[in-house]
Formats: sequence, C-alpha cells, structure tokens
Amino acid sequence: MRLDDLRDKIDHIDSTLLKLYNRRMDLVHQVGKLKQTTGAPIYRPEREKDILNRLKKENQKMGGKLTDAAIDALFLEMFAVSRNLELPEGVAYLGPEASFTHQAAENKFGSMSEYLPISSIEGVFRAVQKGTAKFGVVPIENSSNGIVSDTINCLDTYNLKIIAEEMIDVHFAFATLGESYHKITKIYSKDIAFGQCRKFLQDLGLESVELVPVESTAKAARLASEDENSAALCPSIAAKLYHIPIRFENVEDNANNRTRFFVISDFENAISGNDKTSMLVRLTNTPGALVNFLNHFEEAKVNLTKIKSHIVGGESIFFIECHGHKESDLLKTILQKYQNEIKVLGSYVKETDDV
Ligand code: PRE
Repeated sequence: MRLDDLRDKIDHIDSTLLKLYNRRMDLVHQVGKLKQTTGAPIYRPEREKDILNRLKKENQKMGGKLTDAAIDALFLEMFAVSRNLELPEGVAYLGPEASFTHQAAENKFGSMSEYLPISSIEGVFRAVQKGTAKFGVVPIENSSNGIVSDTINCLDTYNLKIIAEEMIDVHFAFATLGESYHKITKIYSKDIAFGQCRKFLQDLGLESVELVPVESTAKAARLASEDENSAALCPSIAAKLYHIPIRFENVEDNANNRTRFFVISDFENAISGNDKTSMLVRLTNTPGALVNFLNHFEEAKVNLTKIKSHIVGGESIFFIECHGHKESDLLKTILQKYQNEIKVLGSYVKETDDV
C-alpha cells in the first residue's frame, strides 16, 4: 500500500478514536456528577487497575501489537484526562520541577494535571491537609539510601492516607554545555547522587573536580546551564528543561537504583483484590512483643513485605507493610486486636514488590 493510502486509513481511525474518546468522556462526565452528589473520591486506582488488567488480557487474546507498558502509557494518560474532566484536582510534590518526584507524579497523574512543586516533604503534607492540593507525592525509600525519615515522621503526624505507590528507576545523566569534559571544573548535583555515580566520575578522571552539592538535581541542571565549564549529574528531564546537552546517560554505578513514592490524600481506597497495607506500630519494649505481634500475620497467612524500625521523637516504632487490604477479613482481625498500637497509613493497589 502507498504512504498516502496508509495515511488515509490512519486519519479515518483517528477520527473514529476521537468520536469514541468523546463518547467515553460524556460517560465520565456523568460519573463525575454522580460522585459530586455522594462526595465519593474521583481518583479510584483500584478501578483503573481493573480496567488495565482486563485490557491487557484482551490484547493478549487478540494478539495485539501493544505491549503492556504501551497500554499503561496510553490509558493512564486517558484516566488522567478523565479525572481532570470530572474535577480538576491539584497535585503537590516534592519539587522542584523536573525532580524525580515530579517524574513519579507525572507517571500517576499524566501531563495535564495541575502540579505544585513544594520544597519540603512536610510542605507537601501541609498542602494536602489544608486542601491546597488534593494529592501529594513524596519519596518513601530508595534502593541505595533506604527509608526517607521525613516521610515516615509526617505519616505519623498527619492524618492523611497513602492511596497509591509508584516506583521509578533512578537514572542520572551527565550533562554539560562544554564541548570537552576535560575543561570541567565543577560538577553540581545532590550529595547522594555523587555517591551513586562515583565509579563513573573515576572512570572519566573527574574525581578531583570540585563536586558542588545543591538541594536538588534540577537546581544542579540550572546551575550547569549557566557555565560551560561545569556539568550536572541530574535526571535527563532536568537537562532537557534547561537545554543542556546530555553527554552520557545512565551514569549511576548501580543499574538497579530505584525509588519508591507514596501518593497521599484525604480518602481511603476500596478493596482491589491485589492490595498492600502500610502501618506504623508502637509496641511495648518487652521481650517477645515484636515476635508475638508478627506471629499473628503468620497465623493469618498474611505476607509481610517490609519491617523497618524507626525512631520518632526518641521512641522506636516499626514501619510495617503487608499484602492485603485493611478491610479484608484476614487483616481486620489483627488490626482490631492491636488497634491501640497500630496506625494504619493506608491500603492501596500493589504496584511493586520492593525497592
Ligand atoms: C474513571 C476515571 C477516574 C477514576 O480514577 C477511575 C475510572 C475512568 O476514566 O474510567 C471513571 C471513574 O471516575 C470511575 O469509574 O469511578
């Protein structure tokens, strides 16, 4: 078939898609109106997951060319458009713009949402608590640096719920305006990024160049865009934002460097059938207290996925995660028994196993 003929066919399909999108949006609009009368949450991650799972199965059966990742990309953006049509809701995230948290937020909420970069984790919690934003996106742990204490402290202090999780691969780019990296005198980045890219800097003979730690990798990119004898270790989106050429991609020493994020809001999710629950647990400092507590999970055949101890205000608490929804029969019994010791932080669709 000739190019023109193929393009005619594509045009025809695009027009059909447009009609179908609009028909879908009419229905979504009605859903939005219905939700406004009942005050039900607009964002329903478990419903979105159901739709995606069903479509992926159908796609496999029909031998479609779309991969699962392509189905996610197309439909998650469409859900974001739908939610904005039902009710535009702001998303606060640990900024600045082009940070890894921004990337995680865009993965969840698409490119059309209204984003609010906030300079601290507690600021994100405050914005959601006050209603300045409906959602907040904060990092919870990184495979190289462990748990983010500020997030745990805020989950303990604020009465907000974890309503979703998101995992992203953390890749650093080495970006500079300079033609030759031999002339580089300064490299900007976050201090932890220098540690994560140490071997790369050694291999390039740059370990003795001045390493300048700044608050964010996005700021590093901005500073590097102002001086051609400097470079930044930053996410590629930050390099693009400040128009600095990327000389090397994925320069981190550990290729499996991942960060997990939580989405927080003021509502609770319904059961999806594939959920995780996160909680903070304060147990008495007595022999066997932790073992006794954990035994209940084994007896109920509930899979524990994480247990980390953490100090809050001089007191040791446990950050614990397990499979299942807090309203499921298996978990309900344990949560009731320990209701004075446990603060449930949220039940949400399980997206990932661990960092
Ligand atoms: C819809 C949109 C947003 C929700 O997060 C889930 C699904 C969709 O576009 O399919 C519709 C909707 O609001 C709903 O089913 O509750």
